Amino acid sequence: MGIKDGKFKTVLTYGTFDLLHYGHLEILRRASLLGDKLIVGVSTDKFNEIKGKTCVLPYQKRKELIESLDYVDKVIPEDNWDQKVTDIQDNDIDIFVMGDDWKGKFNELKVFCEVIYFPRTNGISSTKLRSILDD
Ligand code: C2G
Repeated sequence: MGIKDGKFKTVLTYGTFDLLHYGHLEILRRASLLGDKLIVGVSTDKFNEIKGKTCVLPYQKRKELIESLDYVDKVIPEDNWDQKVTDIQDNDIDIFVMGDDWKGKFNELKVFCEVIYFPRTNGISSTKLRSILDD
């Protein structure tokens, strides 16, 4: 990822990324193509409890998998709903990306950076994969 239109751009996204699958890869790949550096906030186990999400993989494993991706330059822990503005400021974020199941939910961040919602990848979800594992 080289310097684009004269400015080094940093992209930020968040997620649980349980049972990493191609829907996750697709949004991370597309997010990485928007800039020169991609930072991913991975939800901690404690935050997933707050989100009401059960996970198969613990945070450390989910973090390792995301860190192993070429598209990803840095992983930070996501442990609350309110850290996004600080993360954007501390990491000098230019673009915030989420899947469109979150469309509109983070528009207040437009004050700080560009906000882009990508279409979700159909046919795959951690919930679906978990149900197969439970069979
Ligand atoms: N995603 C996708 N296609 C899928 C599944 C997920 O594009 N088939 C996207 C989601 O829209 C999200 C990202 O992948 O942008 C991570 O999805 P989850 O792990 O389900 O994350 P979520 O629980 O939505 O957490 O503060 C934001 C939250 O942490 C987002």
